Amino acid sequence: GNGAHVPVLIIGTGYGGSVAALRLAQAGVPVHMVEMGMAWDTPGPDGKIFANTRTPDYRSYWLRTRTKQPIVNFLGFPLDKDVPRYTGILDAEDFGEILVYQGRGVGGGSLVNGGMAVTPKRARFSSVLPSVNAAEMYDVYYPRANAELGVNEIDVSWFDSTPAYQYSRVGRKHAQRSNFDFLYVPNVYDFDYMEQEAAGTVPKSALAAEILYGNNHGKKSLQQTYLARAKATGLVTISALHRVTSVSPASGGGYTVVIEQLDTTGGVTATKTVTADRVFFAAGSVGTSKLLVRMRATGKLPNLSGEVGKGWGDNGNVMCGRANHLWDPTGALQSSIPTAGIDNWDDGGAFAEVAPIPTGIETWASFYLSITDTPHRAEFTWNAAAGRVELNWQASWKQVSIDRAKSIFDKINRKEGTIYRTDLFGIYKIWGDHLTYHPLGGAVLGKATDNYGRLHGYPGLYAIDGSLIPGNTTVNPFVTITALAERNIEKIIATDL
Ligand code: FAE
Repeated sequence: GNGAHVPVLIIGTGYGGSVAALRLAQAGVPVHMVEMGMAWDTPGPDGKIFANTRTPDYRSYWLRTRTKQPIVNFLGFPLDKDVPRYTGILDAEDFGEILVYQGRGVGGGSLVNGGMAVTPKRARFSSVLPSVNAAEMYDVYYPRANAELGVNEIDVSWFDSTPAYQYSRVGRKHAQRSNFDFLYVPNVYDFDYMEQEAAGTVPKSALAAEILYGNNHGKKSLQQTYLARAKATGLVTISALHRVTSVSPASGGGYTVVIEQLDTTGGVTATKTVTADRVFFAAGSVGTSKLLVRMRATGKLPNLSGEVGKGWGDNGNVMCGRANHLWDPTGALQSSIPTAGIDNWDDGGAFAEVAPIPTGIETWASFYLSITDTPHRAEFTWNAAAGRVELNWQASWKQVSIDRAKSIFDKINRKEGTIYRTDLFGIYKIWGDHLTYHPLGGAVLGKATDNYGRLHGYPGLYAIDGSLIPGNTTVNPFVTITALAERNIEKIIATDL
């Protein structure tokens, strides 16, 4: 409540925040978590907590009056539609030259993401986090993160036989015929549950096109893993629909945190002030960067490092579709959970997920999300006149990522005698190069912070989320965000508390 004093306040309930909450509580420290999104624990009028990808509704978008779907067009038909303004689950945050998709709610990105749980190849780790001891990460923290997140792998014999992964088998055939490495990608979606969905013995989620606006069954989001265990300690409380707007040193020590309570239209219904001995910034790469940059510029935390706001990257995300021949249908039933990838990182700087388009009809399309090795990094800055934080990302920077993705798909198209789809991202637009799902950086480890996430200039302030990672993880990021948080919080508990 207003005026309270707490030992630890955590801003955000995504991967970094959830790891910090569990480990601090296990060490006996009471923790208060503040989350701007909803709790996502109550069914709507249709009896479901989460909306279906095929039928977005008021639950689907964060304070938008029109959907902003990643695929904007299909066979010439625009897909977006009007929805009531609501504190929905997926934020398509517009920075002018890039749209940054993020999860909103208790569980952060784990509520909306594809669940792909990928540990980078060890040989590539030094490019991901140059200042971190790789042996410790691969011996201790990656295994710990994978175990706690409930990562599992698909049974390949089921993959080979189920209609739901025909699209992925077509992806495998085309990758292998062009001599690319094809990998099965682990996931936090329970593949045993998915097999039961296929058998018709449980309610369907992955096989009923649920993913982008939440999964009602099957997926182990943070609500089922780290956060459930954190709450079970009895030492963790979570305030949903509460947004942190300010952090500054308190006169008697510790930090004053200003928090706005929101209603479901985004209106502010109350403003509260809390004092905390320690504050963990776990608002995600964008959320943490925006807060820190504004606090530094407006004199609340003037001694933050000049590195705060820098080193932001998009993990080189770019999407594309290929048009298949009539003899290569990808199937009307497509599991919404991707479980395969094409690895051409060493030769072409691209790792491509074979992704579904779960429309429920045959599309004759193969669809891919590529993660690419891009040199471009942007910076968040405070625009005092406009009263907002801006990001100087340039749309043209995506060309590098397109070229790297082409190292895979031009070759496959040549081999198969196929072409790119030109309908998915607009009329005659091949590349989905206007967005990222993987914002990383802005409070980079060893630059804006020390080597464990302690923010320079302010003892007791920490960054512990994707903002620590300098822009690229070579694969999907949440396992690395989780493992790094495990590493950092262990050190912080041992030495700072
Ligand atoms: P994050 O999970 O974003 O959590 C931050 C939390 O802080 C959010 O709940 C915010 O609402 C909250 N917040 C922000 N600002 C404030 C504030 N001022 N006050 C209070 N609360 C605040 O951060 N990654 C993978 O590894 N595999 C995938 O398959 C995958 N698929 C994805 C698909 C989609 C559509 C999206 C959007 C992302 C995907 N990602 C995937 C990325 C992954 O979800 C993301 O890297 C992590 O969620 C980032 O974790 P953080 O802890 O940094």
